[in-house]
Amino acid sequence: MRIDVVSIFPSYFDGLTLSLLGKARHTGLLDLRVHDLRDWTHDRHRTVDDTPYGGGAGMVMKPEPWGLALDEIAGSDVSGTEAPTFIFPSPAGEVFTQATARDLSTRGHLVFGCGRYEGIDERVFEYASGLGEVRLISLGDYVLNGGEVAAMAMIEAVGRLIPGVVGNPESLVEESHEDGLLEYPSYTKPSVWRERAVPEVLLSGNHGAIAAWRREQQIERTRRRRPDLLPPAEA
Ligand code: 6GU
Repeated sequence: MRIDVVSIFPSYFDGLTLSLLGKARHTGLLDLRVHDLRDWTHDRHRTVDDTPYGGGAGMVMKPEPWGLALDEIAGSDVSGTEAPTFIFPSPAGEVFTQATARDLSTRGHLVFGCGRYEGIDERVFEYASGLGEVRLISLGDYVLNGGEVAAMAMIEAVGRLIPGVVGNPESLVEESHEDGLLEYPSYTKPSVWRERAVPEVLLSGNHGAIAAWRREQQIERTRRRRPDLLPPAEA
């Protein structure tokens, strides 16, 4: 998979050289390219923002650098049959879920456009929709200073679903949200730690009983912490 990121703070993404995604880049499973939006400005101050039409607080990102960046990145996609999918992290977008991550992990080319300030001139989204699918996506109902941290979270969630990135694919199925429930609790040695014992069933060797206990735990903690996730029959 190819992922391009456009940002005025490209060094935010330095962390994506680490761990599983860093390794995926090394082995060629993930072709991640981070770009500085200011490389597509032409004035001495490398200006990317301006005051909003109609007034109001804050600044808006100018459309011209974005247009040039998106043209160049979309045009450089010579693997060329599949149009890129453009993702603009935005608190005004649809909410990102594991289903969104699964969907995006099937695409050949993602382009993340990270806005700052009060956002990006609306015409950029309209223009990008002529180059590929456009999604405005939010991490949840709270406000970040810009799209960078949100894009990193989405890239990690999507990147680990690319076949081969996570060594043991079994570890992908038993996770929170993959079956619509929260994950069951995990324990390792020692069997007693600071007077706290590991639940006995896990030491029993009875695989049926263990599976049933874990399922119960998933339903119970989902009911307690995230009742909104429970199907009506379990609620
Ligand atoms: Cl995607 N962007 C910003 N700026 N704030 C957010 C967000 C995204 N998701 C939640 N808050």
